[in-house]
Amino acid sequence: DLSHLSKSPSHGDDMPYCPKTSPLISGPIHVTCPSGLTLKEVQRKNPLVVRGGRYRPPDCEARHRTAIVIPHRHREHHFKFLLYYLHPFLQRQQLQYGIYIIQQAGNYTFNRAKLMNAGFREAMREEDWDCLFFHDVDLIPEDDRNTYICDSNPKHAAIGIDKFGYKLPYKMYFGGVSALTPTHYLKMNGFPNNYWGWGGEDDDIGVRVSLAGMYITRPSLKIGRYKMIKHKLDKGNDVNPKRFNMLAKTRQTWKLDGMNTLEYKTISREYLPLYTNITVDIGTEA
Ligand code: UD2
Ligand code: MN
Repeated sequence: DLSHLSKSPSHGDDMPYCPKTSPLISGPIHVTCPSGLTLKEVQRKNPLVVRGGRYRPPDCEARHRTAIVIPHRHREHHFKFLLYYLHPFLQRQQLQYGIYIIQQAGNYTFNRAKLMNAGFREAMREEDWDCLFFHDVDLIPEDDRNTYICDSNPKHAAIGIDKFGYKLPYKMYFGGVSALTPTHYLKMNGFPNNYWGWGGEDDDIGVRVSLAGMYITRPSLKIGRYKMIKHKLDKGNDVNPKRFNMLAKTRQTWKLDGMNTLEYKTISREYLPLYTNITVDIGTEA
């Protein structure tokens, strides 16, 4: 293996590549949500994270560049715990990474999948990420062997969630946390833009994977474990009553709706110490 001889143009000196398996990985993580936690504290614990929530290993050249895309509105509490666990988790995996929070502006019904599309475009505009993790704000990974890198096919990472008894609830389930390369993402025309409110969009995305000629990969049940921070259905995210009708038509709609029809306005882009905060106006239902 001569990879240690190759030069990194960005680091500027002779940095060896990081080992294929990080020596810092330690397995199961005991997730508790410490009371009184502040973002300042998270910042203090992660001194190597730079502006915009970016990181690269200090002593080796990362083999992978991963962007984490988190759709968000009014869940600051969850988001603080996620950052508290996620930053050290990703650092132990020796990844180059960036964390993007995509905030839906206004009070109109929430649209998780469209926020992901906007997040994809915004993140790729900034850096040539080779993998994107689409991540619910309330899911905390419980094992750092669940590596945040992409596979040869779209990966569903949240196979075992405490709320489902750490079992896959059904075979086509694609909710919670998924990982796609930019090529995968564009091949399936991204995610649907027209699922407003709770539900259905994750199944639509799962179907798109196979309609685009790909399949879903997953980590083992032993390591793809997550804790979901308890919550109720949010205000502004009522169950979408149209979801079953829409799902029945994914085969007809996936090429007509997605990245190729995505429209939104970027309201602001802030490079904060622990994350990049992007607020978007994604409009309202047609
Ligand atoms: C399930 C899926 C989720 C999604 C959703 C249906 C799991 C573990 N997750 O989550 O991936 O398919 O069903 O839409 O099965 N959010 C906000 N503010 C809001 C509303 C939502 O930030 O007001 C974001 C946040 O990142 C949250 C995600 O959207 O984690 C999904 O919403 P949820 O957590 O309310 O839905 P849940 O847990 O049923
Ligand atoms: Mn949730």
